[in-house]
Amino acid sequence: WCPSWMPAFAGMTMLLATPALATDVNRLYTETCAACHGADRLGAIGPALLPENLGRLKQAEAEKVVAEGRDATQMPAFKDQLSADQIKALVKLVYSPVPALPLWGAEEIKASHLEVTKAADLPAKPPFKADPLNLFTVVEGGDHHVSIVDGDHMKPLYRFQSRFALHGGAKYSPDGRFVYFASRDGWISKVDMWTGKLMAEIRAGINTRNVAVSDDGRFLMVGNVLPHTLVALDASDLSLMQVIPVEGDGKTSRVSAVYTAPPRHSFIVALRDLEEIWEIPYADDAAPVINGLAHSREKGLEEGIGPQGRFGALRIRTPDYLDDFFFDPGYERVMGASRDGKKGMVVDLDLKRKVADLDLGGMPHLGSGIVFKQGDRYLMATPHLKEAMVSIIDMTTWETVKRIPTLGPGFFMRGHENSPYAWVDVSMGKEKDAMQIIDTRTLEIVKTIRPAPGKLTRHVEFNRDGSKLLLSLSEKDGAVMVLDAKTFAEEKRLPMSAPIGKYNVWNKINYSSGTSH
Ligand code: DHE
Repeated sequence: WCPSWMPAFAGMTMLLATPALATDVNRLYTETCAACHGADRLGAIGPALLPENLGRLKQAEAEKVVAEGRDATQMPAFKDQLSADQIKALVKLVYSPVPALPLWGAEEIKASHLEVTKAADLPAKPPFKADPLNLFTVVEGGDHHVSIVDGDHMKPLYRFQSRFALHGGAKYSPDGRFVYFASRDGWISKVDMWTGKLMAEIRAGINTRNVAVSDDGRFLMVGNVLPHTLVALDASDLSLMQVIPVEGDGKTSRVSAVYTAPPRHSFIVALRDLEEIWEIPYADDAAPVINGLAHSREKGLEEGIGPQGRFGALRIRTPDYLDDFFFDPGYERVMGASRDGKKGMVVDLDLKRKVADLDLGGMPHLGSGIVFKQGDRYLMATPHLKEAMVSIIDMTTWETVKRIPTLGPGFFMRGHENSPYAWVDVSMGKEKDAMQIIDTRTLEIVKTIRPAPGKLTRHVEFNRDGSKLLLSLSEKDGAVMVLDAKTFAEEKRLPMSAPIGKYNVWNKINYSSGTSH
């Protein structure tokens, strides 16, 4: 997408001052980096250079990027202009916090808004012969690209550059026509699945956690770490609707995550620095929320709060901070885990209080948990980021019914209504090439596969009918592997650059219990 609308900066390196002129690191930054990354390090055409945004890149790797440039991006190599010491000093600078919390309010958000393609210019029928609801979006972290894959023939249809460091699940419009991405830098992008064309973009924050789409497809809610805000966008063109400051009891908070709760027609938000869950109703007939409480329609009108286009948060007090959470099948309760990974809790969104404790340690990664039915009971399975196990929790009694030992701590789980198997990686441990397959009927690991020995392998997504699955070989010269869901045999490899998450349109828009929401 980007070259056509990004300001040209070819030849920029020619304008740089020679290193001899750079007397201190701040000046060196101004002369070398500011043109693309912003004088304030908040990003421009290049990503933001703040410790919060660079957390996953080791400093030594960052030095290599400055010296050698970054493939398939516009980041040039500086090794001929800068000494090793200067590169080290620059990297040290960008890994140190900026003195003041940067401002990124309504004005800055609005100014970043880009409308690239008009809906009227899109085809009325898919220009390919494949089920448009069986497409996959694949995020390729290696060179910051996205591929759209035809899930009937397992063939890539489009590949385009994305914003730097997309994170979290891609989210679809309810009809599956459009996909929304969030980058760690706060850019929200909307892309047409049928053509791969960028529709619109907006920068909703400086460091963003994730984005949720309302079940009616009208609104997006973005949760930020920097600044401490939630940002409501109009899903049609990504224009700004409202900036909601995340504050309470005299302090502000980072957002842990925001998801949509379809039957409630509301967004549910977990917070990192306030012991609260927020519920933000978005239905036109929702009771107006004033100061954290629901009020009558009359009171809302009195206060000048109309039924649409405004969002208020109902505040639910919790006994701990929540870092990650998961809904029960009815979206009445949330299972939450705190960052210290010591305990979990169940909060009833209607009773507005904690109703049970969860026996969960080792930093459960609830966001990538799955639900499956065993007889009459609903069971939830979650991997743990710090312990080599998968926990299975009964969603009625909230008891941990089994801890399944795995080869290492894992990141992602996936299942499908038409498959008895749940897939988990163990990529947070030493055996990063192994995928373990759990039979959900017996809660036993039935197979461990290593389709690419020694290589980082993780994140599964099933196709629409659950007969095939895609698995990421997440290395720079990596691939998406196509496997048979019954025999686990590999059928095909589609070369890709460090593919991470993959998202099937049908599974996502139908909120399949085996995929992330
Ligand atoms: Fe993620 C989803 C949090 C690190 C890849 N990750 C999510 C979501 C949250 C989250 C809250 C759900 C968002 C959504 O889908 O709307 N991730 C965190 C962390 O707190 C953590 C541990 C530390 C951090 O850096 O924020 C973290 N995540 C990572 C990675 O290091 C991964 C492997 C590589 C990367 O791209 O950063 C990673 N996270 C992912 C992916 C998803 C995700 C691929 C979507 C999974 C899905 O199937 O939906």
